[in-house]
Formats: sequence, structure tokens, C-alpha cells
Amino acid sequence: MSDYLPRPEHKFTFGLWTVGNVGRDPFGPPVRPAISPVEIVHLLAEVGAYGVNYHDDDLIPIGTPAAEQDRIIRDFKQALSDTGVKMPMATANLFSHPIFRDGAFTSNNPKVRAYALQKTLRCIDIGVDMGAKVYVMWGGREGTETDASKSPADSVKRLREGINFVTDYIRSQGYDLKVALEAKPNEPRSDIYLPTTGAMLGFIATLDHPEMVGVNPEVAHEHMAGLNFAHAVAQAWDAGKLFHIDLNDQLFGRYDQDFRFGSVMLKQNFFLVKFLEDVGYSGSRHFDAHAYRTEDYDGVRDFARGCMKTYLILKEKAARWNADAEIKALLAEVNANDGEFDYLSNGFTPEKAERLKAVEFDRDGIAAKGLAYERLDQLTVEVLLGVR
Ligand code: GCO
Ligand code: MN
Ligand code: MN
Repeated sequence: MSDYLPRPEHKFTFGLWTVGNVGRDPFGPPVRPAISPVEIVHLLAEVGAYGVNYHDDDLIPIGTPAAEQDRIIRDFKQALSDTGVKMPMATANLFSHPIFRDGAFTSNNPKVRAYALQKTLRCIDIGVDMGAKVYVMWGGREGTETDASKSPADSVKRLREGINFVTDYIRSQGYDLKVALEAKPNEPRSDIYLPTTGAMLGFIATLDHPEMVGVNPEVAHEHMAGLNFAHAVAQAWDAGKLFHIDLNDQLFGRYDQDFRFGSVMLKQNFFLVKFLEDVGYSGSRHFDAHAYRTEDYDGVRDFARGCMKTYLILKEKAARWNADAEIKALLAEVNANDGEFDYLSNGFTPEKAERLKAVEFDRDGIAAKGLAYERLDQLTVEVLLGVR
């Protein structure tokens, strides 16, 4: 049995805006005093996180004079070096300031689009200087309330143009930085463009430098759309595009609740962790979540420790599941292969097609056999409940 304590190789990271969340919601003001980015780094070191991710505005408020900006960055870097906390990801806030009320890269106003681009480039410069290897691009308000306002096809073109500019900039600077696009179906706009990880994957293929661009899927965002998150992650992995991941939790169909990882849909998150561990995903496990509004900073620490501990417990459960003799036997049975059709793998030939067309299938015989998935699922539940 493991001690479930986070270690650097687990690559557990939190955004400044996650443990720094002060509990403001549409119905009420903050319930926790704001703590500084330097204090956040120390809090994360205390709970054993590997890294902190940076939103430009969380570190350097918009409009900060240059000299003050330098001081903030110096202090932040000092906190990183004092604690050993890393900063693997950078991201620009293109949604809070009123200038972004109608989107950033998809705004109808070319001045807004230019400002969004400038803000992105500046965020990247500072992020790379502090060690970031991934730039996450979550549009925030890249959507509409009314489609009378703009053509969805123009919006996709504007997004493409913006991202192409960014990837060319990264190349021109010689930065070692990948871009990860984050999808979300709605909130804060009524409908956001490219609303799912699958949509992002299709879009990436249309970019000038698709090799530099991948995805940052988020549990809550796919759950808002009622989708199976692990399936989205698996498709991204298969495409070589899983550059980052945002872990949190919530039920299907709700607004973006950003609950503690594993706090709501344990079985789904078990299969997610099992997938990430089985394939050997080596990127950040970023918790884009925040503590309940009921909590003070002790509760925030409980929240952060809980995210990491639950991940590690699910990782141990995944290893137990993989090693379970009865589960292995059932999997071997459902994957049995007498080799009759092995000739169909490794591609098409006209001969294979002719040979296949001549086969008489025993449809009823093949269909008659049950698959024992009830048993398999029950064993999974028993592993999860700790009785196996
Ligand atoms: C949200 C998003 C954000 C982004 C973050 C990084 O729903 O608010 O998930 O938390 O992940 O802005 O770009
Ligand atoms: Mn979110
Ligand atoms: Mn996110």
C-alpha cells in the first residue's frame, strides 16, 4: 500500500487561479481573502505539488507599470527557486477585461483581435522565461449569444488566423513551447465555438503548424456536454495530441463547477486515471479546480491534498484492477482469437477482400454467447470499493 503522498514525478500542478480562488460567484462576493502569487507558491510547496501554472493577469494585473512588473516577476521567480516549485504552463486571460465581452480572436473588432494577440505574445514571453513548456489556449468568450452577430465560419477562420500567428511567433523566437487548445461547450457565452475536444482535434488539422498544437481536455467541460471524458482523452492520445490535461469533477449537464478531482464521478475518473497510467502519459496532471465556497485556507489545503491523494488512490486501484486474476481471465475470454481472420490486419489487398467475401458467417452462433460484462463491471466496482 502506498502512502499516497505526491512526489515530483507525479507532475501534479495547480493554476494560480485554483488554490487562489477566493470563492466569488454570481450570487455573492469573495469569502476568502486574496493571497499573493508568492504565497500561493508556498502553499503549493507545503501540500507537495510539483508545479504552479500562470495566468498572466493573476500574476501581473493588467496595466501594471513596467518597473513594478519586473519586481513581481523577480519575486515570483525567487519563490519558485526557494520552494523548488516548477512553472510548466502559461495561459493568457482573454476573457475577464470588458474589452473581451464579445470574444478575443473571434471579436468582430480588429482592435480587440490585435490586443488579444499582443496579450498572448507577451504572456508567452514571460511564461517561457519562467520555464513554461506548454501554452494553454482557452478562449473563454470565443462564442455568441446570438448568431446574428457573426458568421460561425468567419469565427473559425479568425481563430485559425490568430493561432497561426502565435505558432509562427513561437517559431520565430526559437521557443521550446507547445500550444494546447482547451474546449468548453458553454459558459460564459451561450455557445462557444469548437465546443468539445473532438472539435478541437478536427480544427488542429487545418492549422499551419499542426505539429505544434494539441489539446488540453478538461473533465468538467466534457461533462457539461454529457460526454465520456476518458473517450475524449483517448482520442487525443491516439492522435498524439494530449499535451496537457485539466482534472476536476462534476456531474453531467451542470455549469462548470470545478470540484475537487474525484469528488463526484469516481468510476469515470478511475477509468481516466487507469488510461493515463496504462498508456504512460508523462505530462502535467493539472488540477483546474477550486475549493468549495464554504472553505477557509485550511479547507483549500484539504482540497489540494485531496485532488492529489484521490488521483494516487485511483492509480493504485488501476494497478490492482490490471493484476486481478479474475478480471484478467474475463478479459482474455472476451478477447479470444482463433486466428481465422488475422489475414485482415496490416491493410487491404484485393485478394483479402475476395477471400473475405467468400466466408459464410455463423451469425446466430456468434451472437448467442453472452459477454460477461456484468461480472466484469461488478468486479470493477468491488476493486473500487476496496473489497478486492
Ligand atoms: C474555465 C477554464 C479555465 C482555463 C484556464 C486556462 O472554465 O474557466 O477551465 O480555468 O483552463 O483559463 O486557460
Ligand atoms: Mn473549466
Ligand atoms: Mn480548464
